[in-house]
Amino acid sequence: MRFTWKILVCLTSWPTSWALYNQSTGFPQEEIDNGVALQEIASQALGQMKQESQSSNGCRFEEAQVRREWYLSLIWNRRDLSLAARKEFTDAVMCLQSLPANISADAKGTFQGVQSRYDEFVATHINLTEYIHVTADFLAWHRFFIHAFEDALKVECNYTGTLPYWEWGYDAENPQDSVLFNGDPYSMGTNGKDLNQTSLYWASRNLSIPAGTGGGCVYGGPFSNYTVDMGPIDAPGQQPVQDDLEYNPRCLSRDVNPTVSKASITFRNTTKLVLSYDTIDWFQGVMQADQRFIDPTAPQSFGVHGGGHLTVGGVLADINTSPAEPMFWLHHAQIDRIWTIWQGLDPVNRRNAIWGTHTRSNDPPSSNMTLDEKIDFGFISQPLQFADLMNPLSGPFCYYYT
Ligand SMILES: *[C@@H]1O[C@H](CO)[C@@H](O)[C@H](O)[C@H]1NC(C)=O
Ligand SMILES: *[C@@H]1O[C@H](CO)[C@@H](O)[C@H](O)[C@H]1NC(C)=O
Ligand SMILES: *[C@@H]1O[C@H](CO)[C@@H](O)[C@H](O)[C@H]1NC(C)=O
Ligand SMILES: *[C@@H]1O[C@H](CO)[C@@H](O)[C@H](O)[C@H]1NC(C)=O
Ligand SMILES: *[C@@H]1O[C@H](CO)[C@@H](O)[C@H](O)[C@H]1NC(C)=O
Ligand SMILES: *[C@@H]1O[C@H](CO)[C@@H](O)[C@H](O)[C@H]1NC(C)=O
Ligand SMILES: *[C@@H]1O[C@H](CO)[C@@H](O)[C@H](O)[C@H]1NC(C)=O
Ligand SMILES: *[C@@H]1O[C@H](CO)[C@@H](O)[C@H](O)[C@H]1NC(C)=O
Ligand SMILES: *[C@@H]1O[C@H](CO)[C@@H](O)[C@H](O)[C@H]1NC(C)=O
Ligand SMILES: [Cu+2]
Repeated sequence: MRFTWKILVCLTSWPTSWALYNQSTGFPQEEIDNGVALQEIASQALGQMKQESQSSNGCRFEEAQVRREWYLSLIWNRRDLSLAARKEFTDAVMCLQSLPANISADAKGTFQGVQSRYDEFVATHINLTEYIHVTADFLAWHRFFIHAFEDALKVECNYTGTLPYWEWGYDAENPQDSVLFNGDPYSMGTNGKDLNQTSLYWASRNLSIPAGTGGGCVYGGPFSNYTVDMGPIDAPGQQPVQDDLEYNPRCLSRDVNPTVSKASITFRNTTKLVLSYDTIDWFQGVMQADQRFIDPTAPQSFGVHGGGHLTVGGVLADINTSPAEPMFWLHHAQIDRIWTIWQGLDPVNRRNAIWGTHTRSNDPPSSNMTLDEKIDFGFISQPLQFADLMNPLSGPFCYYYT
């Protein structure tokens, strides 16, 4: 409990400011950098969520589903996902990729690229991209989206597990050497084939980024035979299709990028994000590199959200089409976990905190969102009320992260 009151004092007695991080977090730098601090903060938040859930009519904490990390953690020596559990997950994802879509014939005109049930998730995300990123509902929309995917794996593909998450911190130094990408049957498949690229031009941002260690197609392990059906739309070094939803079969490309990961998704980066901001506008803004909320210590940052997308690169680097890359679900489970931790540190003030409008970076300008609104989920679900998506232990949800 050494750190508890310090965090709470910081969080409640200071205005929103990155300078909070310079105040005492109660953790030595080493524990921030090796993930011990984030783990302790996560336990603290979970304890508060558990208490909160006992005084509400949500799901029972004791019966909640538990989402686990993909890895063997060398630090705590806990293997969260057994090899068999990993394979069951990738098998279930491949199952969804092989099931027919339920899309109706008349919708098929607009959504030409949709070839499978899995593609309905991809197409919905592409179609709604401008209304679900750097908007008030970014975190809530993706929370439900990945939940609906997890549910589809269970209901339609007999998956008995839960959605795994990717703790970026374990891989930030050498993502290309991660067990995630070692290509064995218990991995997420290999990196992309190495194309020896040096830099990638990102046209929509007029920006060149250093290339990663792959660039080509995944060539071994799960997903090496998987065909991506849509995009690219807006990705570094990739020529966009003409129509966002057109059918464009191609391989799953990856370009695992240590330059980006070291600068964006280390334990230090994530811990700083969680501890530095006590209002949702800054927390979600810095996470997504929203230009209205610039971290003065790292003005060029991609944020942990963009950082994770660009660390895997290829299809995941294309935000619009990114759910076509199965790593999307692990990355966004971690995004949801980080939000869950942040909320859990101060549920009274953060449980229902939202900020922002309906359009990406409010461009074009649109009205502020409210918790009373219904949120569109395209093919994935009936519209749902924003207020119901704020707590992983209530509404349509009943899970927590360990
Ligand atoms: C906070 O820390 C950053 C990075 O370590 C440093 O550049 C900055 O000067 C510090 N600010 C204050 C107010 O101490
Ligand atoms: C799921 O299990 C049911 C019942 O055993 C079976 O009929 C169905 O084919 C299975 N679905 C898949 C996608 O394997
Ligand atoms: C990349 O470079 C390495 C050595 O620099 C070479 O062995 C390899 O064939 C090159 N690969 C491609 C796809 O050009
Ligand atoms: C792109 O950025 C370069 C400098 O990085 C600048 O010279 C050029 O004018 C920019 N182009 C556009 C279209 O903004
Ligand atoms: C990919 O397809 C080839 C040829 O059908 C097959 O031999 C291989 O086992 C498949 N790989 C995976 C990971 O499914
Ligand atoms: C992320 O953390 C690394 C050290 O782990 C640091 O070098 C980098 O500047 C940080 N990036 C941001 C955006 O804070
Ligand atoms: C929208 O929210 C912002 C920030 O909270 C506030 O300044 C602004 O007045 C709100 N706009 C309307 C039309 O309510
Ligand atoms: C596509 O976007 C439109 C406009 O935002 C929306 O009304 C519709 O529900 C979306 N459909 C799907 C399948 O995402
Ligand atoms: C799509 O089809 C599956 C399997 O029949 C069903 O379980 C699911 O509810 C359907 N989803 C929608 C949005 O219609
Ligand atoms: Cu998204």
